[in-house]
Amino acid sequence: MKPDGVTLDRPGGRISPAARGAIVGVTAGAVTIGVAELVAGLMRRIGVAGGTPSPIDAVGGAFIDLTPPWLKDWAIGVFGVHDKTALYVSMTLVLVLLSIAVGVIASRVVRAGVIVFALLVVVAVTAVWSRPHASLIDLVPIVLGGLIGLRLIATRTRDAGVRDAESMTDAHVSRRVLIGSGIGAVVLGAAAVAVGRVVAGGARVAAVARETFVVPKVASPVAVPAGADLGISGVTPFIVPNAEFYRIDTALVVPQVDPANWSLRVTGMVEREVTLDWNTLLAKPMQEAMVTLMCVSNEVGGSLNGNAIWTGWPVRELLREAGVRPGADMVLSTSIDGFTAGTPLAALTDERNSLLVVAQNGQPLLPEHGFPVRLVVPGLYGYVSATKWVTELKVTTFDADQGYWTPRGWSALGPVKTQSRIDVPRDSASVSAGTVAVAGVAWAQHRGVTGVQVQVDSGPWQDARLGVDASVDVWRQWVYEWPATPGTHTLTVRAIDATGEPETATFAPPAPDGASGHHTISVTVA
Ligand SMILES: Nc1nc2c(c(=O)[nH]1)N[C@H]1C(S)=C(S)[C@@H](COP(=O)(O)O)O[C@H]1N2
Ligand SMILES: [Mo]
Repeated sequence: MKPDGVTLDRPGGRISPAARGAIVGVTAGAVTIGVAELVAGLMRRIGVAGGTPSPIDAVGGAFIDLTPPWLKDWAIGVFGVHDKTALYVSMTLVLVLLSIAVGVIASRVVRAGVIVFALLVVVAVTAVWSRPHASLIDLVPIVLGGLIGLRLIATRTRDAGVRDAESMTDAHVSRRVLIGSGIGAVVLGAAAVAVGRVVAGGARVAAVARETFVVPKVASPVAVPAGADLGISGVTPFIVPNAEFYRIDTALVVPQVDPANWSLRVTGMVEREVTLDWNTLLAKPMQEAMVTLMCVSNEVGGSLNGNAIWTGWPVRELLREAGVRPGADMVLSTSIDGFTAGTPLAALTDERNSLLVVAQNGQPLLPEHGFPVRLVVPGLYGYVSATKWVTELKVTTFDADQGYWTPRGWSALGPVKTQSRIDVPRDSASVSAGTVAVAGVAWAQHRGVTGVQVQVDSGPWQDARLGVDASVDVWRQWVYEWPATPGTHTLTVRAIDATGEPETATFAPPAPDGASGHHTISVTVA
């Protein structure tokens, strides 16, 4: 066996200044992020953070807020509910590439590398500062990590300049040391990020409160009517289990809200401002309502919707306590993380079951679905109504205020469109000839679904059988027993709402006010 030195002492085995710079760059990046995330986690733990001290979460959050609507559409379309994982992965890649670039630049002109690195730190500082509730102390982690990273760039890339003076052996040793320390820094950086997240666990307090929260009993519980669930395999369950419920929000870190510290303020055009705390809310007469929640980003045939039984106190009662002043036509609800939704006042004061929700399907809300308190408003897309971790209701006007998505190109008003979806068979499936159950769900929140029809190829519309109607605010399952003949066929579905209006065939993308068009699939019958 050749001794190590024989291979490594070849001139070609020496590391180039650029490669050395790249390794130092990645080391500096990893150390910066590792230190910052660890400190951010500790700050969260001891409760000194104001907003988002974690630079990863702050940059991600700022990125989400700045994302143009088309990119958000695209990301949700491609990654669905994994859009946040996709964001984290892309951020890591960008970070690695930027670190390499800084190191390579520094290997040529140290000062230039230092300046570029400093600019990147400034971007991160700006992101942390831009987050809701940011305070000066939130800047500590990124500034600390940034200074250490800067020092690494300034001192370690300088070595590259003297490499020619080194002996072969030195080059060999320093290469091993350099690569080793580079890998070590990345591993330690990643570990520090992970430890920071675990430590952050303000999570703990909120989690304990959640686990010990006994969901209030209601005077008239809501149950699933017999026959609402057709029990067809492959069709979305009539009540979607909480853990499988779709999740859409702009929160990169799920807010961990301790109900003991939670309160909801009613402000704006009211006779008297009201502040509701957790115990006061729980003492109110709670109601249950079955409501199918719906995301405006749902594509035709998509599954960004779900049905649940929600427990809560009617928003109209709270607004009555505050006394809405004349002239108001909107309620701007704000989340603890800064998200806002603008809901027509009427939808919160009319007869419908708009609730300040504390429980979903008899369980405390999951943190990602808004624990301790969220809004659920029948008939409106979530982006204009379903604020999770809600902390303020400002009674106002559409002229004076806008919800989060409106300046980003989405409609100020978001009534849910009538739609239907084929769940089985799946698109492009192969089935055997004979009777095939074509089935799915249809919804027209707050108008109600009265019919569903299926078209095979270009044949006539045929009535499907509907599951029993639970309420106008709830989707209905449907099934059409299709006498399938061999060949390739297209199947199209349309719903009819209580106004008698069939679902439009006109295609529309999700932006600005919800997708439309018939869901069509293709199946091969053998
Ligand atoms: N705080 C907060 N609440 C929010 C959102 C958000 O981004 N932040 N998104 C809304 C949107 S667009 C939808 S569709 C629903 C989704 O609720 P879910 O995640 O519980 O299904 O939450 C709404 N409430
Ligand atoms: Mo949504």
